[in-house]
Amino acid sequence: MLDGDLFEGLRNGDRAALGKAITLIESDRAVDASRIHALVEACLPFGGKAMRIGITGIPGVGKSTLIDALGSWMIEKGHRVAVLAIDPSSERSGGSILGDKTRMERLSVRPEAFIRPTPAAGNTGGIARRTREAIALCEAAGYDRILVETVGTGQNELEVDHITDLNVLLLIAGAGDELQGIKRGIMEAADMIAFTKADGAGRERAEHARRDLQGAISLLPPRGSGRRPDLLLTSATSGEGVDALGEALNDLFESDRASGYLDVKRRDQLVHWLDRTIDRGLRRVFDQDPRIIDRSPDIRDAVRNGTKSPFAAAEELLRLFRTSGAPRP
Ligand SMILES: Nc1nc2c(ncn2[C@@H]2O[C@H](COP(=O)(O)OP(=O)(O)O)[C@@H](O)[C@H]2O)c(=O)[nH]1
Ligand SMILES: [Mg+2]
Repeated sequence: MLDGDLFEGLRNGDRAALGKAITLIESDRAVDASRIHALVEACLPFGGKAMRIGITGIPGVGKSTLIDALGSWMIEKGHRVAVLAIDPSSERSGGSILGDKTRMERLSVRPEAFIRPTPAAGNTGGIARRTREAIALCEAAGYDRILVETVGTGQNELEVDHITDLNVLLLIAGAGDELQGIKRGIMEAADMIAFTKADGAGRERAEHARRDLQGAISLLPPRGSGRRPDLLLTSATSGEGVDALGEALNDLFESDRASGYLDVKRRDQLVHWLDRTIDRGLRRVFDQDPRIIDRSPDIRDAVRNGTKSPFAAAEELLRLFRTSGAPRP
């Protein structure tokens, strides 16, 4: 059943309604499942026109600050900007969500912007479990630029590539490649690489880093779109490179649309969305099975104590699940 008021509010640009709707779809309670389903289904026909951009990089690289600058630039160009951010530290401190919002000082006061921080707790893959669904809601609410800030811890960045059109990898010049998790896979998933904080003493360092990386980039296999990432220098504080980044994203988006690549990528992403949703649904059915609920704590303890291997334990639980006659939700 559709939450009519929530949907109407969201469609009419009521940010509070959009916020509530995203809270609903993040729910894992079984009773909310049909409401979530109805809401996302209702939103889908109104989506698909936005440019979806992933912003990745290690904590502290300057993602939130750059999003503030880039998002403001987009609004100046007449767009409406939604930011979906995972906050890696909120789990620990409980307070840094506010910190993230204040880091988007300019954007957070604009009526054309919607900023949604999500605590990292319980999320995997660098994006929230329901980020894809949240994008659908934001698009139905009229946002045509969706910026997804990811947690950015190594291989996790790749997950965002399944939900966005373009990915920007942010690097700090001179911070050490290993530290920043600059592995091949990460760079292969980037459409654009920007060295951040290219201001003051950081300006020259960023220039150097760009020259150093340029050679390595040419050795990468091209993206599905047929290109390799462009290298840019940005400073959110001085504003340098922000418009260049914005223009470059527009150009890439247009060329991917014209070539048909965007359409192909999005179709693949729909199938990925299907698979993820099945994974999650199966897991929920499994976790709610009375016999699994009954046996799972002991078996988990046995794995922790080393008296059962994870393989044997998984096999045992799965066998129990398969032969369970319990009614399935
Ligand atoms: N000098 C300078 N500092 C920046 C810039 N962008 C961000 N910072 C600082 O870097 C720190 C981390 O920024 P933040 O956006 O929170 O990084 P995030 O963890 O990747 O989202 C903050 O103290 C910012 O003030 C920049 O362009 N220039
Ligand atoms: Mg941040």
